[in-house]
Amino acid sequence: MVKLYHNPISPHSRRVLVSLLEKKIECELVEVELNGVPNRPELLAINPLHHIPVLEDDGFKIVESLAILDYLEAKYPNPSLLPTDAKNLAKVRMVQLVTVNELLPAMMPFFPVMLDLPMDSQIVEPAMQKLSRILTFLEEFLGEQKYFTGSDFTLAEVTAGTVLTVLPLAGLSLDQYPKLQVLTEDLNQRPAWIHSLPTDSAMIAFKTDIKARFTGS
Ligand SMILES: N[C@@H](CCC(=O)N[C@@H](CS)C(=O)NCC(=O)O)C(=O)O
Repeated sequence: MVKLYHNPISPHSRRVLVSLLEKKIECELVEVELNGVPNRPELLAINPLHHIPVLEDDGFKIVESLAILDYLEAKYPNPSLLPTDAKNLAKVRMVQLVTVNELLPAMMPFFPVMLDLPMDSQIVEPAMQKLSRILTFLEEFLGEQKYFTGSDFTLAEVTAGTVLTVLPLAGLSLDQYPKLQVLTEDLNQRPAWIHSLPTDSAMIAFKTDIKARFTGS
């Protein structure tokens, strides 16, 4: 049985859990605390890069969430979450890479809001402009389609969706992006998404811990 070291609070981690659940792959889950403490021996033992998610399959260890998604897709192709035709494969990869390389970093300045801390007023406007550019790109990319490649649910939704659905936690609304809003409402109703949500108590513990580190209190 595959084993996943994870924490659903992290979108990197949750995208793997969502994929396992969407594919109905039996899995042992090991929840790893995320508390901002560097160089924890127990996390270094799981991954020398000090990150989750990590997937283990019969002694084979994989780090990096996108590599894990590809492994699961190749090993458990049904249901398929990755198109094989050139255009749609490129679309999925574009959405995945825009999510990890553009969207997630653009959300980072809003992290204090998640912890109920004030944001530096000088960075709000440029940060919002950058985020708007990325959300507009995704809104237009989605267009009139149900999902990013058309009617099929793919790793594009798994990757972008696990970030878009948590924007409200950082005080960011999708009101100006009605197509992305409809998409997140659809995703939030899927059983795999409901079952991969972090518990309220895990969320509170995470916020308290990280806030203490941010503020030194
Ligand atoms: N590129 C990695 C990023 C993983 C990552 O950043 N994980 C964070 C959680 S969001 C983590 O484990 N942080 C623990 C730490 O750095 O102490 C992936 O996609 O798997």
